[in-house]
Amino acid sequence: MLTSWGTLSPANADQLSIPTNLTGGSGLQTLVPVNAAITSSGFISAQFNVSYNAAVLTATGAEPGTLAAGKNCSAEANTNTPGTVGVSLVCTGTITGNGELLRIVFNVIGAVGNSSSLTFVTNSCLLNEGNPTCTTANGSLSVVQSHTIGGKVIYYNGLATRPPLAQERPVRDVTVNLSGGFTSSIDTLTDGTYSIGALQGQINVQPRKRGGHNGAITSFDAAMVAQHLVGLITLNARQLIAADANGTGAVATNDASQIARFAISSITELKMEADCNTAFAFVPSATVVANQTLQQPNTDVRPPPTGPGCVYGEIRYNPLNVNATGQDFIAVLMGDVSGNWQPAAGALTASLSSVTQAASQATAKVSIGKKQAKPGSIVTLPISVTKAKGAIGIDIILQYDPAVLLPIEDIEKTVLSKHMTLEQNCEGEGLVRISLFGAEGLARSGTILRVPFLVVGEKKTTSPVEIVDALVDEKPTLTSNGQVSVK
Ligand SMILES: [Ca+2]
Ligand SMILES: [Ca+2]
Repeated sequence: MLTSWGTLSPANADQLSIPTNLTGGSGLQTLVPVNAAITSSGFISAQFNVSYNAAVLTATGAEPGTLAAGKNCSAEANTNTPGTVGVSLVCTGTITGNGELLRIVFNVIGAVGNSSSLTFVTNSCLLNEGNPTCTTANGSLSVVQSHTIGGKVIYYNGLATRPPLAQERPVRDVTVNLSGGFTSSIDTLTDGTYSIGALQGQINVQPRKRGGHNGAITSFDAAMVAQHLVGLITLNARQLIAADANGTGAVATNDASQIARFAISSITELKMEADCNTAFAFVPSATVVANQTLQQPNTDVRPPPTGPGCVYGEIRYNPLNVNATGQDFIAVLMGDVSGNWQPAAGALTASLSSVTQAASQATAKVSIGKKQAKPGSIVTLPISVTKAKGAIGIDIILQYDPAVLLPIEDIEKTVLSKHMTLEQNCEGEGLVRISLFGAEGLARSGTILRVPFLVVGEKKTTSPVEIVDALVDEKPTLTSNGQVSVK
């Protein structure tokens, strides 16, 4: 007696199938995937009819699936007959491989507990004009209760673990993207919270946020990277995320210089932000619920085969079957190794970073000299600091009158600062931006830089050289402005 191995498919037969375990939220729209397993050389058109229980579902349309992406496909649905939907997909590119061919859009009108079979009408399936041949496998959908996902996004504050409630800094305007069986997005509110309801099935929650650096990326952050690299400090796992500014998956000197160049506006975004469309990485910190898995962010954003590409922090539910609260994320601003980011721009002066402060607690002072100079000469103004012994990161922005002075991008370090890294940006009209950082701090106070200008003004003109912003180790300083008088 021969053993039956089941019905063999004819050669060149491609199978279309609908999953048998689908769920749809009562009162919601749901997408029913039609999957293709293509063993032929492919096809450019497909059409078929699917019958369903009209007391449970109402068909409203169809859209191309992931397998049809890039094949220039259009999908159409004939929804005139309740209980049967006619679907057609027409492409200019050939569809091959296995995956989601298209999605049929239904409204779920049945009550929780109802179900509907999703049955291919016999002999209705046609691929191209009948070659390759088509086999089908029917599916089903049950109506389930829909649920809500909510949580908040807070800042990491430089800490290895979640900040205590009293120290939480909410991150607003984070775009929380939902994907899976449902596509949507919502922004976090001022208190960092988000909530989205009427969800069911497979859901992925993935936050992203561009911009909103709020002045938190400074030379001090670059200096902390430098200190880590020589073993003076050890960055924690979340600081290491922030430190990998160029997205190589590892922390190196290039990261420190990229952070410093961002601090002086030589670059407008870190590589991570540019490549991955987010300035922050988001680490899941979620209350455990059923069917939940967490994906950690990966800072190695180099595309395959060198790196994995952008891997975002994400919370996944497959499927979501409870109201999920406490689905929180810890935000890490790329470049902010110290963790001093604050929710409002300009609020940094009130903050103390939760990591070790390197400099003395006394307020440092940054001063620039006053000089007289002849037209056409080069005048060099010294910048000095007091109460800055041990400082590892110094940010200074100078403002001058471009009708009188022209900066020469040749700022010099002094004996005191020669071991530090200097970045300078004279591109801004009337502005000189300076970053000075190093693993080893200043041995004492004194003159740290000499800033040369070409005198382009005529006799009896004067330009202030004003310190419009100065930070020593991310803390605001006292300042004393300079001046050049042309004689
Ligand atoms: Ca790196
Ligand atoms: Ca910082």
